[in-house]
Amino acid sequence: MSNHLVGRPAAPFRRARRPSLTEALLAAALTLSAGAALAHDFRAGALTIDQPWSRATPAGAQVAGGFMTIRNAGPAEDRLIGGASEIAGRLEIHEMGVVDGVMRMRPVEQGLAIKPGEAVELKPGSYHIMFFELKRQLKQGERFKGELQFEKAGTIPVEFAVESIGAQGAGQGSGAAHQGHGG
Ligand SMILES: [Cu+2]
Repeated sequence: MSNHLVGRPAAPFRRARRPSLTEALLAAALTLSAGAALAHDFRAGALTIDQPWSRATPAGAQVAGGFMTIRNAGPAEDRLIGGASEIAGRLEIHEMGVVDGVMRMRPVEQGLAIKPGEAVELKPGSYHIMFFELKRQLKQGERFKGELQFEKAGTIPVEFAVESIGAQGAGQGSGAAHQGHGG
């Protein structure tokens, strides 16, 4: 037999059916939502909150830190002015600074400004959210819910991923050198 299908099939068998527009759009949508889930970010209006994270706490701890990057793609400044979380009685937005040679933190009085087209990173040793009156111990690998309140964008629900007790960034392993709430 000279015309069997091993090797080079005849043309009609090789041509893939063309996907319809609906199928193409559906595939694109699925790809996008999978990407958003992996990136672990949250959006409202012009704001994107990238990878909110916190740190595991020692037993009996009363405070914890919250970190993330906030991007503003809009034409106007917005401000992070408050929020809440299921794991804390209350939270404050803090900044760090050296006062008389000592690293101290204090509440950001007018809210944390996110300028148009810019991103502000909340990270250990810098701006951070501070959770007070912790309701339970935070364990590495879990997630907890919170919401962030912005002057213009309003309230954005987010989820914090709990990293190791000494983590310096989201998605990192451990690094026990820097303990504490990170603020
Ligand atoms: Cu603090």
